Amino acid sequence: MSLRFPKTSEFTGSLYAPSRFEGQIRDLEVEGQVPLDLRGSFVQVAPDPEYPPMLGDDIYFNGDGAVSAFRFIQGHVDFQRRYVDTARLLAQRKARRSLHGVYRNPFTNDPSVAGLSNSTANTNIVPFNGMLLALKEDSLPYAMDANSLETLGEWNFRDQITNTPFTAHPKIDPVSGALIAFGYEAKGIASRDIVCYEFDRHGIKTREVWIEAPYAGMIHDFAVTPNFVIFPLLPSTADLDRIRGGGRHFEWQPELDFRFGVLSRRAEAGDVRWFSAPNCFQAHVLNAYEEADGKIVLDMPMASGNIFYFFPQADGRTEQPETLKSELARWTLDPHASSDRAQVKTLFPWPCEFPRCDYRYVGQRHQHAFMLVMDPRLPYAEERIGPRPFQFFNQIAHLDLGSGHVDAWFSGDTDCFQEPTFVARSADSPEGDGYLIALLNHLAEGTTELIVMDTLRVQDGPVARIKLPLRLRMSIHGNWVSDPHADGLGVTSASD
Ligand code: V55
Ligand code: FE
Repeated sequence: MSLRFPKTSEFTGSLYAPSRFEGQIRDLEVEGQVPLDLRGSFVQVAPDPEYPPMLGDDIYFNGDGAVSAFRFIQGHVDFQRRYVDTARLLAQRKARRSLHGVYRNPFTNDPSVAGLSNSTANTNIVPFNGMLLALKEDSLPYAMDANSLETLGEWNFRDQITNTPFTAHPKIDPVSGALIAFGYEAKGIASRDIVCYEFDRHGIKTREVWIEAPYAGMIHDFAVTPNFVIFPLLPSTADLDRIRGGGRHFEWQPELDFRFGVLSRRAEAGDVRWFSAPNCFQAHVLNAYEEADGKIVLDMPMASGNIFYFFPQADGRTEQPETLKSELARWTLDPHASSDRAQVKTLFPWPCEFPRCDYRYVGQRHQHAFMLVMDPRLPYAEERIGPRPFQFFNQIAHLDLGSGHVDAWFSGDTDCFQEPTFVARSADSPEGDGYLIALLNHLAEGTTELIVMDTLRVQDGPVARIKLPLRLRMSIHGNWVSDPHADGLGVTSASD
């Protein structure tokens, strides 16, 4: 019996050929010096299908979540990788084949998995309340043991929430340790309902508010400030008839405005106001904060058209990524103004993604941004590694929004960075002072390393290269989990 992955760009090449392994490696090879004050774990998750797609082809976003953990102990780094044991993964292991069809379309799944969670748990992994939450935005979280990466099961916060979708981008309040989250399409596929939750650091639900979006678009990330939550609504919409007919979950709408829902965190009921912006693509939030005059400032990478080519518009068309104008944008939303128009200006004029702020400043005015950049002026060895794959970024950068200075590092013409994660040098180090951790794929060699950079001198390149004897498939998001016995480094899990 043959078992073969498709020969499409989603499943081939040095970035996207599935990795498909679980295991551990003690003491990875290290070139340079791992800073001794880095104590804790870097955890991150990749979509990585265990079985070839049931329908013959699939998109990258539909792969099974595989979690990698890098544990930093006194300058040594141990590695572990384990799949999230989702209901769908366990079912397909038993059947020895994929049982799920189109991305976020349960109508196309094999009848044997009807009623099971559709989660691939492949988008983000977040420490909370002593556990790791593996997240996919169409489903409840999966809880994992932070030490063993054993899957503990679907997590509904001890029956405090119903079986709703739950964002892959919850926010942790840096002062209280509270977790703020939401779900969209929250009353069923293609519904316009949004639910917003707040949990204290012990996981006790303190708030649940329901609102409606103007259209059933994707809300991938959001922003939280002391008084508001802000939902960026992407003009990529779901339609129940299309989905029932076996079609794709999302379709790009070039005529729809981009919207920002601003919801009060104080009002009793769903006090929401929807601001409008020109049609554009935005997925990830760097950070947001409130000005003294009450205006909300929200920074996020923006593109002039649809980046998600695998969710094309109705006629099947999609734009060539090279033709889109991309930048880091700063939006201003004024809750006191009579106009619902969002104002925008450019913070950084090149394609960039995977923005990260210093997590101690979530919801507060920030000055430092870390992100990946695609600088089209730098060399790219197409003759060696083929056309540029999806999510190819050739620089890792530190942007100082105070001075406007960009400090970036280019690794080479066949190398691609994965999302950076910031770690503070110490609990009271100044904003942005610490380390950047990121995976770096060498596409020509088919190898991956974890790099550690000093945020004060990113242009000098890594202070340590932690070498894997394996290639890791392109991943999505990760976070730093501080060692509770260390001196307060990093995002402390809320149970500490
Ligand atoms: C994103 C990723 C997803 C998804 C929806 O990066 C949006 C955005 C890995 O899965 O399902
Ligand atoms: Fe994301």
